[in-house]
Amino acid sequence: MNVQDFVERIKRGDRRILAKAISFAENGHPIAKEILRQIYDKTGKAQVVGITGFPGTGKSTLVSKLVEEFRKRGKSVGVVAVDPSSPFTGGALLGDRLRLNGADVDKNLWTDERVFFRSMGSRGRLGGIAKKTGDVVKLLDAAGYDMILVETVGAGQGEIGILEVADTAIVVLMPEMGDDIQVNKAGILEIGDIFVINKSDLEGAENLERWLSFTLSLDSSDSAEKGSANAERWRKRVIKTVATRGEGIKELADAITEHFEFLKRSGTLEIKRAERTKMMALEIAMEEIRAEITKRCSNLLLDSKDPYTIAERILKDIIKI
Ligand SMILES: Nc1nc2c(ncn2[C@@H]2O[C@H](COP(=O)(O)OP(=O)(O)OP(=O)(O)O)[C@@H](O)[C@H]2O)c(=O)[nH]1
Ligand SMILES: [Mg+2]
Repeated sequence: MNVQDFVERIKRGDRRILAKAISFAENGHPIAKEILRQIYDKTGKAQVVGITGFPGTGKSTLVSKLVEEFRKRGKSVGVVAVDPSSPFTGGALLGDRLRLNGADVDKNLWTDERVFFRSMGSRGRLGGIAKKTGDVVKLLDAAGYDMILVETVGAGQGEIGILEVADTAIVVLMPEMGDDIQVNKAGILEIGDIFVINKSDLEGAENLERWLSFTLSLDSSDSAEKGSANAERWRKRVIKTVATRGEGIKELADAITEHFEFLKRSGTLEIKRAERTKMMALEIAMEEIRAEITKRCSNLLLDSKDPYTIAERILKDIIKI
């Protein structure tokens, strides 16, 4: 199969070919680059929603409920879990439910032609995880999925920047985890468009909500985004959920849709996406430069000079500084 076949079949929504293209992208196969180049103009329709939060806060459970909710609303949904504790594949059957990355999922969703689940690991392969996730998202977008939900574990260090792939960023918190630990963690207030207090059946949810709402009200940046000073602003939302019981899911789905409407209406979506394309291009270029330098470096390893001198020589050679 050539690139053109891949592109045509992805655009037609061929799930098997989509899965194959995703694997190519994950493995950094050269054909992936050509496929991505050619599908790019077919992307941009989907709303990409990033869902991040500490391990165990209930992200997968929320995702599976959101999939059900968006399906009810007639949307097709692609799901990507980055470095999940338990991957989607090989889920154990539990009656009519399936174990999905820690959450129970109705089996109907697995056989639903308009739902696509995919897990990806973040280790052991070449290339940055943010770029790879971006590639997978683009493939799902080109395949026509209306909503793309990306679950990433965020513990304040090392997680992929969901901002690099998501139009809408959801931060999932839960009571009893130490409010200040969760909220003060580097940049969490800035990155979230919507904050979910999941496990609101547990004690302390009201306190966390009060505290979070108060802290957000102090945060003057309030998602002003880049743009003119009088641009419409997004008021960050705090939504309480009990994902296991499906409580608060409708409100969350509404907020997600409202955020997308806001992004489009205010022109923020265009700005955000242009910024992301730039970041992505930079990453692609860096990756290639890195590969090139590594190649040249391996020819120089036997050189007896100190590493600083060798590095300088490589740089002079490559960027001609
Ligand atoms: N009490 C309560 N438990 C919940 C709720 N939502 C999820 N859980 C449970 O919390 C545990 C973790 O849920 P997951 O959905 O796997 O959490 P996660 O954030 O995806 O976890 P990682 O992917 O490992 O970071 C599971 O046992 C869920 O059943 C909730 O609203 N209330
Ligand atoms: Mg999970």
